[in-house]
Amino acid sequence: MTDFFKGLTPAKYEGPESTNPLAFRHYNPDEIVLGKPMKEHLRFAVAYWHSFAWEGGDPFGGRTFDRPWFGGDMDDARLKADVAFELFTLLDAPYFCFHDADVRPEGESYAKSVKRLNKLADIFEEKIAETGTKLLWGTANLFSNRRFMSGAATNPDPDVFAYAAATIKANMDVTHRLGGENYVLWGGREGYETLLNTRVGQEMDQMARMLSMVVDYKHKIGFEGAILIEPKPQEPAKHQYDYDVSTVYGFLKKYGLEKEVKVNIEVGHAILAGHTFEHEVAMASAHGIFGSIDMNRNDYQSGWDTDQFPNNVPEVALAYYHILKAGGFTTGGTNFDSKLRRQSIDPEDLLHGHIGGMDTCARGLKAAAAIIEDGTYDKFLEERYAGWNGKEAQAMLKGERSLEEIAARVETDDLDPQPRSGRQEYLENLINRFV
Ligand code: XLS
Ligand code: NI
Ligand code: NI
Repeated sequence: MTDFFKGLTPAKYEGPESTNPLAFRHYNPDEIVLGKPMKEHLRFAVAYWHSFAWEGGDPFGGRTFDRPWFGGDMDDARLKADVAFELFTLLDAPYFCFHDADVRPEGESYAKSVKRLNKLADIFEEKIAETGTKLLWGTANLFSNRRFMSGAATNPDPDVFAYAAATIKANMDVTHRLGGENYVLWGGREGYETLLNTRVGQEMDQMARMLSMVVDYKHKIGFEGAILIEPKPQEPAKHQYDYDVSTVYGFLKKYGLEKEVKVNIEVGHAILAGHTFEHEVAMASAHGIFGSIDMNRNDYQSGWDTDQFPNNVPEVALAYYHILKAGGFTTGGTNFDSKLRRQSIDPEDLLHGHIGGMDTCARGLKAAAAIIEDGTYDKFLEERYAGWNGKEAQAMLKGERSLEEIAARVETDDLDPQPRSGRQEYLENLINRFV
């Protein structure tokens, strides 16, 4: 044990009446919701980067956190790993996620960086066995180092493409070795700052080539997890190719990868793309590519991807409603890709953030389950589309009627469809009964 969290004990479920700020009031891991323990629905994962690598800087000032592992050598990396697993244990979080750059200091060469990554993976292997915390996903940081400033897979320099490919390989190997359940690709630099210096067609071909190699390699090494793309419209690049779920689906379809790759959807990214989070989940489910979520929100005034812990139950409830309707998570889970605010410098703040976020999600999940169990809302949707169960409607939908045939029927039957209320206000009030 390190002394980083000294005096703090594991967070326990104490029920809604508890006033203990370090207890769960709603997240009760073994409580059964829709026939399954809450922890199996939610599958929480703590993100290594914002909790342990983020230093509290902003564009106007540097580091505000003072962590004993900020020296940046291999001993510091070891200490950081010790503290990280202590947090996972304090929260009883079933999973964690990491980028290579979060866990190991960069080496002077590719080979040295990989050697260090593998060393950390040895340490993780032991800790996973000891604590039971598992790896939800691994990923490569292909955006922080200056070599990636003009893109990784989409770089105009093929040597950078090669370096990125090698880095992804190393990270897939480690993810596979650690029993990771998914591998994520987030393309922060896969886009452009100005169209003036960019051939978008060529860059998207490069990106698809990389993704195809990732899929091939996954099969070659027998990695059974899902490959996930994390859409985001911009930030850091002015425009990113993985703009939103539907853009990613179109891209996958174009390159024949829609059966091989799914999406990891983040709340703040959905908002940046001009959508609600539940919109993105519903679209992913409709396209058949729903994978996993990053449950961190933006500050709605500043408009940036501030990666804060969720604290709005109604929003989270609608998201879990769509997730439950999509059949729930299979390999995916609820990752907190989430940052403390830069003034929250105490170790205890890490617990407040995660406990609050997990409780918010638990309440959201329970509300979503209650909506489903009550059935009124699902019945409304059923009835709204009931006309499509009719014989003629089904024939139209299945492509058994041509435009001319339909036109003839409309004329003969003298069809005169009457508008029906969409009942939005009724529905909003109905949902409010549960949240
Ligand atoms: C950044 C992304 C990033 C991914 C993993 O906005 O959310 O943190 O989740 O690379
Ligand atoms: Ni994310
Ligand atoms: Ni993000």
